[in-house]
Amino acid sequence: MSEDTLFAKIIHGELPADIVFQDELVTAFRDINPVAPTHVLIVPNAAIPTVDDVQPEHELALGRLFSAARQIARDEGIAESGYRLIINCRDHGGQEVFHLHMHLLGGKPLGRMHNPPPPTALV
Ligand code: DGP
Repeated sequence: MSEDTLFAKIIHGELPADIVFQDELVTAFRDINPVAPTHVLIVPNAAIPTVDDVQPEHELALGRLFSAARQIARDEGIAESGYRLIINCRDHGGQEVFHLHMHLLGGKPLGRMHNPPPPTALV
């Protein structure tokens, strides 16, 4: 399933993307629709659809997501000012692309929560 996602195609060089980091475990590229001056997606090269599909054998790659985020934040010059890491899961988490990915956001004050939903009316 996930071998056909947009992100699998980017990882395998079949779709263009602004790749900022790639190694044997993860690939990172700029989000096509950035919501902050730095908005990079960091994805495991393995096809894991969601956080809820994570297995013990994925732990090395998932740890590498954080190491890559730290390095990219330094490369982008936002390590000192700070940044936010987000992983959305399935429908209520707001996940649109079903290849697990971590958003790295920074370069401006982000507030307490990224893109909170509008308040719902109490009935
Ligand atoms: P999420 O809602 O967590 O599944 O975030 C998906 C993100 O992926 C969203 O911010 C837009 C981004 N995105 C979707 N399609 C593409 C694409 O083809 N290229 C790039 N670079 N980003 C994409």
